[in-house]
Amino acid sequence: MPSLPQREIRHSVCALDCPDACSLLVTIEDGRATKLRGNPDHPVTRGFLCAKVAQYLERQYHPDRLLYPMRRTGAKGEGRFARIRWDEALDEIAANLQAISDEYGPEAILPYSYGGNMGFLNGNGMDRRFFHRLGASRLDRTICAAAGGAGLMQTLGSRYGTEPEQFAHSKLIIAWGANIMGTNVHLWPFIAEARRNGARLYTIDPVKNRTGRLADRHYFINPGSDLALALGLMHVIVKERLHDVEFVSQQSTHFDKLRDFVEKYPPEKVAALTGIGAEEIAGLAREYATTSPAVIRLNYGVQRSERGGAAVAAIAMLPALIGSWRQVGGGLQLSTSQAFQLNRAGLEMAELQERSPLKRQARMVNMTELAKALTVEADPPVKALFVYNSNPAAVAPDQNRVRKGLGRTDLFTVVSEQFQTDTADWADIVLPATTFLENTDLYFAYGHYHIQMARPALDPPGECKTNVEMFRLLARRMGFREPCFSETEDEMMAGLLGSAHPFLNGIDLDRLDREHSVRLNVSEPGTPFLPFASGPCNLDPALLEYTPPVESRLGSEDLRGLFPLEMISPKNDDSMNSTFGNRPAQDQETAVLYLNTADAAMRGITSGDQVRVFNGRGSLTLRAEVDGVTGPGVVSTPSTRWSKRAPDRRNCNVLTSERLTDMGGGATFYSCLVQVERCGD
Ligand SMILES: Nc1nc2c(c(=O)[nH]1)N[C@H]1C(S)=C(S)[C@@H](COP(=O)(O)OP(=O)(O)OC[C@H]3O[C@@H](n4cnc5c(=O)[nH]c(N)nc54)[C@H](O)[C@@H]3O)O[C@H]1N2
Ligand SMILES: Nc1nc2c(c(=O)[nH]1)N[C@H]1C(S)=C(S)[C@@H](COP(=O)(O)OP(=O)(O)OC[C@H]3O[C@@H](n4cnc5c(=O)[nH]c(N)nc54)[C@H](O)[C@@H]3O)O[C@H]1N2
Ligand code: SF4
Ligand SMILES: [Mo]
Repeated sequence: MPSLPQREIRHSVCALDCPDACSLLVTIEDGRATKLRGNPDHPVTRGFLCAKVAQYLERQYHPDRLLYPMRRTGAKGEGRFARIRWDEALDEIAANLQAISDEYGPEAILPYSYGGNMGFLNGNGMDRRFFHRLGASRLDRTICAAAGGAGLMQTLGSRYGTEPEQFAHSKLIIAWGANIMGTNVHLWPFIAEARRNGARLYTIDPVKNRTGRLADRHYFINPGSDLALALGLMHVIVKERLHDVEFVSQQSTHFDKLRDFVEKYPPEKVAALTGIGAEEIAGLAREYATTSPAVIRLNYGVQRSERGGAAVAAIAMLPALIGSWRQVGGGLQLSTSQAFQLNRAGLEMAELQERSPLKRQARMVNMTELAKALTVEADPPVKALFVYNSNPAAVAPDQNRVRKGLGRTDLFTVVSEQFQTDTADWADIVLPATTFLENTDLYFAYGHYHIQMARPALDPPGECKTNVEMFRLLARRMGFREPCFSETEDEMMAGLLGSAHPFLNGIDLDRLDREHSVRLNVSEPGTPFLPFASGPCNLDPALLEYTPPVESRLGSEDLRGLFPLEMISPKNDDSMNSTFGNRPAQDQETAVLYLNTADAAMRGITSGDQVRVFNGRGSLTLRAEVDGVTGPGVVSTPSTRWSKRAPDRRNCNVLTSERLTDMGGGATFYSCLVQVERCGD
């Protein structure tokens, strides 16, 4: 990089796994960042940042940042390492991958990555090319949004929806399993504006979090029962003829089937399943159908449960039923990601698999089932694990089994990281990674429609490398000669933008260099648009029969007899999954178990007590907090801490299960039965 002038403001983009994808301004003085703030000119960032990234410079310059490659010197999991040179690290990795590929076939190598870096190039660019050319197992990236994505596709045929800016025009906003103040705070100013103009905000959540406390009304719902609630609302709307007959006939299919189907879900029955009163259900249905415009902010909390896919499919039918897609400020948003119709195939190059020793598409391994992949016999077995942009030892379900897998002495593990995480402790080789402030990349968003580009605001410290550069170097070490492995970042971005989709018309690299952020051509600003990409809204109820999750108070009798409480482990307001796990504040915030007064009293528990939370998969110690945060039968603990910083060296994922969702093969973190007792009892 050329030498930096004395004081300068540079643009960047927050690459954390967050719907807001903020536009950042970094003040640089004498080569050092002195201030980080939200870009006031960005239509969604609007000049402010969340509390966690407002402190990001502390992370950027933290003395614990990993700066050099390291080789393990202690036992696996012990976390003892010695510095080595990049050359040695690359040679050792290449030699091991080659030997494993020769002996077991390349599918014995498993990449493991998720949302640490949401940039296209560093998140799913050069890495994909590298692993495809190797012939490694493909990773099915299901841990977060797979069930919801599948549910949306079934009903809408796309994964996008209402633009955040349009929420300002709504009159009724339903935050459904969506902790807006905690996880999507840049939507809040639009909601606040709507409320100043008379809109009401309702929340539907088993936990009354920061957002619930600010709402006009909060509905405590039994975890995993949202499908039943959606069917109950549709029952009332259809029965009372509150649906939009014209919109339904013009823009949907299978309404007749749906009408007959929801007959079976009267409010009284749904009340017993959801824990919400029958009168309240009927009242909510009437208010939703007769308030115009009404919008639903659905978030991913709903789909981290066994019936999560069907729940999202059913909830996504509601706006079509009442025709709220017609209005600015109507509709629904779960995600906006699919509107970013870039040339991803050209970036990821799946065809490179044909040039691998496999000469075919490699097998798919579901990332939610990492414990299984590492501990259960398979052909071939997983012999090498390459982790980047993720911390599976902390965030993957069934942690005790994951750790057992990571502890295998015959598993060769590489971890590319910014910090010495739980997962990095299990590595054979650790490689130092850059932060997003040091990268060139192109960014989509899953909570708005502005595409953004960033160039490095800072030089990388020590010997940190971007994921792009790391995989470029590894490709060279492996002897891959294809020109795609020497592409520059600009060539990769130009390729991505080379998409014929009308949403991308007129958006190229030059324009992004000048403007940093450009709104996709999804619609004329301020006009409604229908997210039905491939035809009308599908109201077919074929997959929507409600059965409670196996792991719930209405589920398996055997399980609920032993473990009578349902545990939610939602996002912590001021964390980003485990990314800030080195912060002492995160240790405190995630050490708590919220209990309802009745459940606590029954167990002789009061606030401040240490409690043991356990089920058949594991046990952990937390500090009880007894207040109105959860309804009876439900406990909640904010996720996700670094296990190694907990006194008992584990986190809530020792309790969660690997069971998959009904659609999309997603994770069921929030279908989790536990028992709680006071420590010392
Ligand atoms: N501060 C902060 N922001 C984040 C993150 C973070 O860790 N911290 N993580 C980022 C990531 S990876 C994601 S995917 C997004 C997720 O963003 P959200 O989906 O908003 O986050 P969650 O906490 O998973 O779930 C939202 C809400 O759903 C509730 N919920 C749980 N089970 C159910 C249920 O069965 N029914 C209903 N109706 N509600 C339920 C939870 O109690 C929670 O309040 O946030 C991103 N932003
Ligand atoms: N109990 C429970 N468990 C959960 C959840 C929950 O709600 N409850 N949520 C689930 C969800 S929704 C998600 S998305 C997952 C999140 O799981 P992950 O995607 O694993 O997210 P993080 O824990 O934040 O870890 C990301 C890591 O990537 C690293 N990183 C960042 N940028 C780079 C880079 O450029 N290069 C490299 N090599 N590394 C980088 C960071 O330092 C960080 O340690 O967790 C899941 N686990
Ligand atoms: S985490 Fe989300 S809200 Fe915070 S700065 Fe990044 S994009 Fe914005
Ligand atoms: Mo996520």
